[in-house]
Amino acid sequence: MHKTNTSLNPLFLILILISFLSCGNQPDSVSVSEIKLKENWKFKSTNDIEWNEATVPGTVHTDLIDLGTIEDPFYRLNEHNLQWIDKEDWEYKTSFNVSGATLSDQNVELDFAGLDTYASVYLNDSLILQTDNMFRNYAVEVKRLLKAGENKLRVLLESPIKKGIEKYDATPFQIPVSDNDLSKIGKVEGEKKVSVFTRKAGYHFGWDWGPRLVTSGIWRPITLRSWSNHKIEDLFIQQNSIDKKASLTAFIEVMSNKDDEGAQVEIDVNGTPFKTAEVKLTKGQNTLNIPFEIENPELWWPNGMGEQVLYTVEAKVTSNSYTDSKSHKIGLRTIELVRQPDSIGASFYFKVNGHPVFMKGANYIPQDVFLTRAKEPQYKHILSSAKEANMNMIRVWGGGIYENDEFYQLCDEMGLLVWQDFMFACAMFPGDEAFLENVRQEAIDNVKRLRNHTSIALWCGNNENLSAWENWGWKDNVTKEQSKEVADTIWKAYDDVFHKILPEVVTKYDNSRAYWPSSPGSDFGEKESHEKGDAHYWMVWWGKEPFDNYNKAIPRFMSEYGFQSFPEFASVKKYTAPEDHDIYSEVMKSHQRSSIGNNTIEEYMLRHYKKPEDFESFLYVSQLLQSHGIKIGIEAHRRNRDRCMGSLYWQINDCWPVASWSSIDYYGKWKALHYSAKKSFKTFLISHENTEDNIDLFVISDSLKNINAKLKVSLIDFEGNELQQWEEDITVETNNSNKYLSLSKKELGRKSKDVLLSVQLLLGDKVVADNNIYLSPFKKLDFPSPELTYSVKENNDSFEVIVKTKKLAKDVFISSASDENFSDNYFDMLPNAEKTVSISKNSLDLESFIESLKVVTLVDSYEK
Ligand code: BMA
Repeated sequence: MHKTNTSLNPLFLILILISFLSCGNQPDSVSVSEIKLKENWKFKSTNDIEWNEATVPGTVHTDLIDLGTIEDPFYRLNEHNLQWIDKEDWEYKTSFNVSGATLSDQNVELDFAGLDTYASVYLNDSLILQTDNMFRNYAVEVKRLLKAGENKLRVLLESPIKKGIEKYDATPFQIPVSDNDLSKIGKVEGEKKVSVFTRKAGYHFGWDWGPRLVTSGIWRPITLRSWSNHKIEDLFIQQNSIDKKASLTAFIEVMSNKDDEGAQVEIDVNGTPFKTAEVKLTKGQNTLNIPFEIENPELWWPNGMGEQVLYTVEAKVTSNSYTDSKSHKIGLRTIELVRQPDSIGASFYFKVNGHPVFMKGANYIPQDVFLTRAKEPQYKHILSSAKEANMNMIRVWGGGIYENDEFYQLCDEMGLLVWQDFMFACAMFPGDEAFLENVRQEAIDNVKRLRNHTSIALWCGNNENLSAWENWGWKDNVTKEQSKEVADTIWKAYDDVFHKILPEVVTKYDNSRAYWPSSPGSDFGEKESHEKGDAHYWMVWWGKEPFDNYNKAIPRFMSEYGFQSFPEFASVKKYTAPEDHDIYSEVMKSHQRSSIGNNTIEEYMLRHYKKPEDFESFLYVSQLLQSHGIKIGIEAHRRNRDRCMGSLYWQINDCWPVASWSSIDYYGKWKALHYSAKKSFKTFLISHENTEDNIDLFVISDSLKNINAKLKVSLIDFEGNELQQWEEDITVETNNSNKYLSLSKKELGRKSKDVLLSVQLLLGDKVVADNNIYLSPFKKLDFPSPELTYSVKENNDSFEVIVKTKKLAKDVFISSASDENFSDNYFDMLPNAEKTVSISKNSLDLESFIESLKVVTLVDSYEK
């Protein structure tokens, strides 16, 4: 038997000892350590003397709420009394201990991931940093100012309004800004719209779904980072090509203290070493390019098309016995934006892993006006709600923020592609050198931070700035009211940012993704059209056009369209008092920021529904109305997928409690629209087109396979009698929309007030798509009282509500005291049907659940 000699040679031991002593540290020590400065924060207005406790990361407003100085800004009209906060300067301070070990490192820096916005930072009374952009990351070398033991950090935040006014007054012309900047509510001197002068989330200054609460604060973490020898500043895993093998390059940015120093690089994939390389580091910045390959890669797919396999790729750099490492979780996939001239104009669609993908989704705004209140559960809730509703794309809209890393991480995990706007919306912007350089740095910081996320599909310059300039009359007004020179100056700033700086940054740092200058637009600087590029269709709502016009206005990619509704009654009760329960009360009007808001909801409602009998019913019917309208839109886009390859409605979420276009309210409650979008976005959809004489039935498939299925149609009356039936065996082709059946209206005709067509697509016994088609407007239908009964069953983690009906039950709405969402809601039940919906139990006991349970249908909303 072979025996290994385990005894150690004394000479060898001495050698190890010598090499250990000569390094002055242990072999392979970690070169970088980090501490988050979260503790001991205090804050005050510069006008005050007394310091009070603060939370960092946080905002001035949330600290004032915690302190009890101000009341809940979202309750009733409180927002209006809090406008003084943004006119003051605020200070934050903390003290933190620095150990001898930290100070023995060669470098110590303070990293500021997000300061909102005009911050002056003092370390032990020395000014170390001044900032003017909440979207940027700033790192400052501070070793020379630190001492062992206690150190003091102070952050002065100057009023963004006062700073804005200074810049506004110093600009010799007027920059056009939309009315979303609610300077009137903000009680800003001369109602000056100052938002565009500050690189800060646009929606803080108000929006047509948001409050005017201009926060200041340290909104992302401050980190004390110490390091010796070298540190990895950035790791980018570029996907070069993906086929039988994935060819990748790791770009590793390394900061080194030593010149001409040998280093070993190791790339690990899922914990297994994949590639090693010997490199030389020079003092300062180094960029290492390490190509590597993964054989037979498992692909990442968008939601609904397959799994979201993520590989963990780690890069380790070892030099002079110090090691630093960084890792990312990446999905392997190809993505292209295809814009090819065709008979209509030019296509605008995404190909993922070589397949054209119809994008189903919604626009996303920040989840709270006070950004740091959105935590992991809120991120998980909104994004898993998107996934559950069969979405595959989210548009991060340009008036908010570049989201937190965890947002994109969840999108990677859930298969939600991200249309990422840069943060510019509905305004023109300054174009001076300092502003442009600030924007360039902001773009670099964020493209570098986000480019490893598989979910990012597209970088888009701005939201509606081009439309505002070209279509809303801004260019003409500026030319007329100011001068042609001013108009040229303003356009030059636009051209510099959106046609030069941003595309240059994307090409340099992330050239595998497309850059699109403005949403909506047809090309660089070319305004919106339905033949080319993407479109926002607002003639429904703003133009008061009928919902049916969604069937005619079919662009190449619909990146925005929407209709408002109110939150459900349980949500409205949280921000109002009983005396506010009228849609035209001061409070309800203030929680409605569209200039045409509540009237427009009412006007459309009376086109489609009978007048609801009271406030609570009005809220409920407003949701049915919104869901009905957007369902028409989604189905029209999907039916026309040979022309239009995306349907992103405006908007999935809210940032405060309000009447808005959202499908999920501020408190996380799914509105009727979210439930119906879930159905309309399923892989298979049955949809109809109303022609003069016929009802044409289409089946739409986003599946990558052809399937053989049965299309079943029944004409039934509201009492449950089946009057006619059609059945057809069909082949549903992959990625297609096809007409399969045409029913003559004449034959269906006379009884149209108490009948419906129930359509189903069956795969064997399984219903993979269904829809109900009513033959007259809802308000003209003779809905019976449904004779509905229900019972409740308690499970370990959930309650089940079993609903039975004798006759047709239209829009069954189940509500309870629970904050959770029911598995289904606002659904139709055919006569003699039974349906079970469940809701997670949370903290509610059976008795209180049953007591709070309420089940209504559309007929309950009618005036008695
Ligand atoms: C869109 C958006 C937002 C706005 C919404 C509703 O065009 O880009 O600016 O909130 O319309 O008006």
